[in-house]
Amino acid sequence: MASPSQHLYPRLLLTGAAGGLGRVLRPRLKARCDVLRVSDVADLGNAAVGEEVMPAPLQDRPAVFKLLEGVDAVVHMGGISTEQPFDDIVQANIIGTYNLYEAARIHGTRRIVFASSNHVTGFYRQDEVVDTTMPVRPDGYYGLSKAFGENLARFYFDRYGIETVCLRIGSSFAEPKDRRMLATWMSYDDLEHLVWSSLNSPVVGYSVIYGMSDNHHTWWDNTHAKHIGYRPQDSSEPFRAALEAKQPKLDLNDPAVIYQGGGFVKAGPF
Ligand code: 15L
Repeated sequence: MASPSQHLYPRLLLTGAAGGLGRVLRPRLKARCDVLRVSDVADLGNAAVGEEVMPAPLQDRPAVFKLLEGVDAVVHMGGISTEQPFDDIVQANIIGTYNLYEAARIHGTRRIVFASSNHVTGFYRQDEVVDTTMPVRPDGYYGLSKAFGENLARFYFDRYGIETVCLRIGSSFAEPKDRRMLATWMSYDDLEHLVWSSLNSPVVGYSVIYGMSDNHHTWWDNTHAKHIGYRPQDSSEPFRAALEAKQPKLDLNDPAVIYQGGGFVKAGPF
């Protein structure tokens, strides 16, 4: 007889597993469950030991229903992650996220970690500090779709008790790439810690948290998300001198400099 799992979530689903952050999280989450089910529309390669590879377009409802079968929790990184035409965003991020929550409801999945984005509040100014209780100010169709996802998660918690932590991820890359990212950067180790804290925290209900490292200057305040237990360990500060030298002058009339969303606030029209 198989011995009982030592893991909190024996089978985890990671959507968007072939994407930038999905590729980072794939081996790290594998180490924290018995079976990691990975999904994407892009090539996922071969299944590693303890993995199940299940490609699925998020807008394909029957495929998404199958995807959540037997899954204990979901890390939903899938969907479009940049500003794109509305018709594309609507399929993956709006219909796709609806399909995911409906599948979670039908299969009784108890917790979802939802990759939202800082672009839900991208039209706040860079001289403002935003906390997670303030009204959203999306900076484009992508930000709007993430705001929809957050509202959907709220609804599925209120109506059906499915817990979600919405991660308003800043800029998660190996290193910050420009001056804006001195405020928005989150290291990959901190990303892993944030995702794992969101899965691990005993009671999350419906929660929202900004995903950033322990940067010296920041536009976001996670006071209302202390229960998640996320304590970032890294900081953008060691990269400051090089990035400031690369971009010595800022155009204070440029919307990308005025608003927190940076270049996203002026992407399009398509
Ligand atoms: C996001 O939400 C994007 O997915 C990512 O590609 C970055 O551009 C990031 O925001 C950012 O704001 O830097």
